[in-house]
Parts: sequence; C-alpha cells; structure tokens
Amino acid sequence: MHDHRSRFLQLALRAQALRFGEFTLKSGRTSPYFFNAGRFDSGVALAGLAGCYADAIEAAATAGVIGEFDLLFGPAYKGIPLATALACEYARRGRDLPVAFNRKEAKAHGEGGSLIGAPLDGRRVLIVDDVITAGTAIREALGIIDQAGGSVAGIVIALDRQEAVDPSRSRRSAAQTVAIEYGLPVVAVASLADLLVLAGDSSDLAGQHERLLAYRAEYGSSP
Ligand code: OMP
Repeated sequence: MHDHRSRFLQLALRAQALRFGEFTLKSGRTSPYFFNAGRFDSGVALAGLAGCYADAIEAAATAGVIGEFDLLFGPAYKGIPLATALACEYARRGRDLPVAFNRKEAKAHGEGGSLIGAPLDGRRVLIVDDVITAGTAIREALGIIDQAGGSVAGIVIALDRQEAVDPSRSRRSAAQTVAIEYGLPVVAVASLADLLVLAGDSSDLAGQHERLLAYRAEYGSSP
C-alpha cells in the first residue's frame, strides 16, 4: 500500500472520521462503515489530511493519471475546508494555488452569486471532495464549474467506497462512471480495497474485516 494510503486511514481512524457500526447512506444502503470528513476538525488533523491529498495527487501526476491544474475547487460543504487546507499545503510546498468554492444558496445581496474565491473562468480546475458513493455531489460540482467557464482537470477525493450504483445491472462504481462519462481522472487517497487490507492486517479490526468483505460482496464495484 502507498504510504499516503495507510497514513490517511490511520489518521482517519484516530480522528474517528472512519467508524464501524451500522450506518444508513444517502443511497439508503446499510453500511458497516462510514467516513465522516467533518471529524478532521482541528488544524493539525486538517494539515495531516491535506498532506495525504497532496501526496496522492503527486503520485497520480507521476503515474501520468492526472494532468496540469491551476485552481482548487471545494464543493459545499465538506469540500470547502478540504480544498482550503490543500491550498495551504501547496503553499507550504512552495506553490500558490488559487482556491474557490460554492454556496448551497445563491446570495442576492452584497457580492451576490453562488461562487466564492478565485474566478474559475479559463482555469483548469481540480475538484477536492470527501467521498464518492453514487456521484450526485460530484455531478453538481461539474455543472457549477462548467457554468462559471472553468474546465475540470480532475477530481480528488479522500475515500472511494468502490460501490456499484446498481449491482443488479452493472458492477461499475460511481467514480468509474464519472471518469468514463466525463473523461476525467478520479484520484482517491484511499479506497475500500485499502481499508480491507488494513482491516485484514490489524488485530484491532479483525471483527470488521468479515463485515467489510460481506458488504463488498453485495455492493462492491469491479476493480
Ligand atoms: P454521493 O453524492 O452519492 O456520491 O455521496 C457522497 C456523499 O455521501 C457525501 O458527501 C456524504 O454526504 C455521504 N457519505 C459520506 O460522507 N461518507 C460515507 O462513508 C458515505 C456517504 C454516503 O452517504 O454514501
């Protein structure tokens, strides 16, 4: 496993951003685990997470998976602190990247509009978000960026749950569908497959491993 993958999973477990139990997803599925990026709720935790995103992007760039980008976009709400923390991490590494995000509700007074931060027009945008399950949140962000005149260079997320949208018809995941439909690279810091490796190797998570395997057998996407 790449260092940033295991580092991210360890950070997520420590921050209790990654939890095991019984959780109802946006899709209605009952999942034995849940990733809540909102639990990265301190400067140190966010800085650690941003370092994992930056390393995942660097590995993807080295592998030729992701091309050039010149703006970070965080979809409201969970993507906002993620894109911001990542911009700070890039600054720490010597690159000053513009950052922007959207509001959920358009504002009619003051500066108006639904976009905040650097202008998207003519920029190659990297979307920074938490998790893709069915891809609804990402599709919304793609529409917003297109409308603002930006072009999307790729999508980076913390966790790819690797779930088939409709397992009775196809084992393709939402991330794979978005990648194919829009011709975009989707880079995940870690995935369910990585979590399974970690759970399989850790005596603390031994009980979770079987439940994760059963969940993957029912809803998992093809690799
Ligand atoms: P999609 O819009 O279906 O891709 O799902 C992404 C959203 O699912 C996230 O923005 C969360 O609201 C939620 N979610 C998590 O945050 N963590 C998970 O582990 C699973 C989900 C989910 O409901 O599928």
